[in-house]
Amino acid sequence: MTNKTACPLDCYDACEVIYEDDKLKAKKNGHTQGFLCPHLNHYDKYETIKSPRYNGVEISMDEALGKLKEILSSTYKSEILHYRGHGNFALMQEVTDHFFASFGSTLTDGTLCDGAGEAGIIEGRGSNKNMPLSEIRKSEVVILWGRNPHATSSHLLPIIKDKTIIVIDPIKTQIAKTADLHIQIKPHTDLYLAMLLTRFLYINDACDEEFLEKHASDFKEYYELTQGIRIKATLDEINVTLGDIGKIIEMVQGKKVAIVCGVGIQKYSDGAEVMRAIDAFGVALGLFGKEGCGVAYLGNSKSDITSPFYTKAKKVSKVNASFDEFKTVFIQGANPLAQMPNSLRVKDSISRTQNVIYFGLYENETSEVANLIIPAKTFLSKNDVRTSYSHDAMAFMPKQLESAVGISEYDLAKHLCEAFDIELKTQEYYLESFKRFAIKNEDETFVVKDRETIPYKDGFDTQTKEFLFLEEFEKIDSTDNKLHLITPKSQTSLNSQFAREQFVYLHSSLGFESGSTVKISSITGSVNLVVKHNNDLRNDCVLIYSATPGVNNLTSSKHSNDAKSAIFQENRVEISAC
Ligand SMILES: Nc1nc2c(c(=O)[nH]1)N[C@H]1C(S)=C(S)[C@@H](COP(=O)(O)OP(=O)(O)OC[C@H]3O[C@@H](n4cnc5c(=O)[nH]c(N)nc54)[C@H](O)[C@@H]3O)O[C@H]1N2
Ligand SMILES: Nc1nc2c(c(=O)[nH]1)N[C@H]1C(S)=C(S)[C@@H](COP(=O)(O)OP(=O)(O)OC[C@H]3O[C@@H](n4cnc5c(=O)[nH]c(N)nc54)[C@H](O)[C@@H]3O)O[C@H]1N2
Ligand code: SF4
Ligand SMILES: [Mo]
Repeated sequence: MTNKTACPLDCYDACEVIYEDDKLKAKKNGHTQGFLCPHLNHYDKYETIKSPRYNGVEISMDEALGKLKEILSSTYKSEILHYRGHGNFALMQEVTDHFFASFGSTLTDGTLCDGAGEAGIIEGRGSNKNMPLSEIRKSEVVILWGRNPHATSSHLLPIIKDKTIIVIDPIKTQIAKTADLHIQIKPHTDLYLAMLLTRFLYINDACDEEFLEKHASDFKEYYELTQGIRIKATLDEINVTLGDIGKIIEMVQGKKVAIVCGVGIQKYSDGAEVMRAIDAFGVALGLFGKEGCGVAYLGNSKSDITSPFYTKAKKVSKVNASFDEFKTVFIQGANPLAQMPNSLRVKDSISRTQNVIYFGLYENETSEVANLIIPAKTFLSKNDVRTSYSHDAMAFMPKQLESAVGISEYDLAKHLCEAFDIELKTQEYYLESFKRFAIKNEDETFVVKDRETIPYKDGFDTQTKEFLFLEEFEKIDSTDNKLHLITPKSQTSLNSQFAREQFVYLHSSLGFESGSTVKISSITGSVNLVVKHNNDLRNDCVLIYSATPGVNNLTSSKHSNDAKSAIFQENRVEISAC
């Protein structure tokens, strides 16, 4: 048996892992480059759920599966919701969708993650084909725009270490401190920066005219739209100077540039427009279809792969599902009570659901309210395969370790399919059907075949083959005196798995004492947290990391304008002493 597998977590890097002497080690070559991150380095330190429970009482796995069958049999199919997150990012997680969809239950659509940005990309380019890591490696200048690689994609760091780095982030992140230029932008104003950069590029005669003529002939109209922005007032408002704009243009002109975006820019109702304006700056520079150039975001990890599972079903949004419309909710690989926006709404709604089933690895807010808890097997004790949203590798994840604890997603689905007479093929069949979409590289690793490493070589995927620019945009109203909530990813947790943050971080000039407890409030709710000072923040920002208990009391369950995507930074907040 091979000892090669891959990290299962929802992370850009999708590292290749070697399981040796009961330890997880990184593969030396390839993008993993010999190191993992704290999550996998300390993977065995986090206590997993060892035994199924029903109404607080430990039961055997057979009893749990019997109970599950009983619950499903006693619920109208239309009253069952299957809510699946990405606690494990590997592809066999979807096998339970196959059961629930075939059974007639409701599944979810929408996203808590990257959907607004993706919608903007698709509106402009006609598709979301990502600039992979292998191309970022060839660039000369990297603009990290709302991405925090030290926390969320550390394997990018060695790849970009000798390049010119520009960071656009309201926080002086670790990479911002060593970058060639850091624009500590006011949150939710990237649209203006992107449009002004494009305007000045044109004024400075620095656009790629040939590219625009061929692939983006409406550029002139877009330039006119950018002229609607008042330069001085806007720059003052977003805390960027004309000098900064000039520096960026000087640094990128004539260079191979990778604009590497993260989800930070698009946690707003107009997130799609922001991403589309950044893409437009890339277009003006002629960054598409060329080696070492492009705009990277979260690509579709499943593009060019057809799922063998049946998933046609009625769907409700992951962002604002009303659990109380269902009698039975089966939650897999997710912690919606902490990670969905507007937690108070979610808690209230789920309290009226009769049967809450939690299928996961760890205890959390969701297991706390579940009636039936079914422990999953860890990635080491089941067979799987995974892809990434930042590179094109497909990694095989054969079982490394027998374990009596938990059940795999395949075995659970098999049990249910047998119980309710639904067809399910063998596990090998499904694994092979994913593997068919991969081809072997010279270095023996596998990549998804048919994925272009340099997409948009022959134009964009819109009907006209041209890039479609924004034709209008919404002016953001920032006239109130409230603070911006910044809720990015923590270095110590992976969403709500592992070591979660507990604090609110504030600039010391806001006058709240370090160690004191404050109440942070928004229109949806409030949370009390202990203050820590952090002068890498702007003094109009409140930093509460994702997965800090209570953070989503503050966030809106509205969708972004252009997609069913969460908008975790839309609500402004106020602070008061407790
Ligand atoms: N350690 C760790 N790694 C993770 C995760 C984790 O929880 N922990 N989660 C994984 C998942 S699910 C995802 S989606 C990715 C996301 O990873 P990233 O794309 O890096 O996203 P975030 O950490 O949410 O935000 C990135 C940066 O955006 C900045 N930002 C916030 N608001 C704005 C703004 O208005 N404008 C600009 N320009 N910047 C802004 C934040 O300050 C932050 O530094 O990470 C994955 N990797
Ligand atoms: N405030 C705020 N909220 C956010 C975000 C933010 O930036 N700020 N980010 C959002 C984003 S980008 C995302 S992607 C979501 C993520 O939110 P979720 O998808 O809910 O992810 P987690 O909170 O990590 O919950 C994953 C659960 O999966 C379970 N699990 C792990 N491995 C397995 C397995 O192999 N099998 C099974 N059955 N279960 C497993 C674990 O028990 C874990 O508790 O959160 C969103 N919420
Ligand atoms: S969480 Fe990300 S960086 Fe850490 S080991 Fe997994 S894939 Fe690699
Ligand atoms: Mo995410």
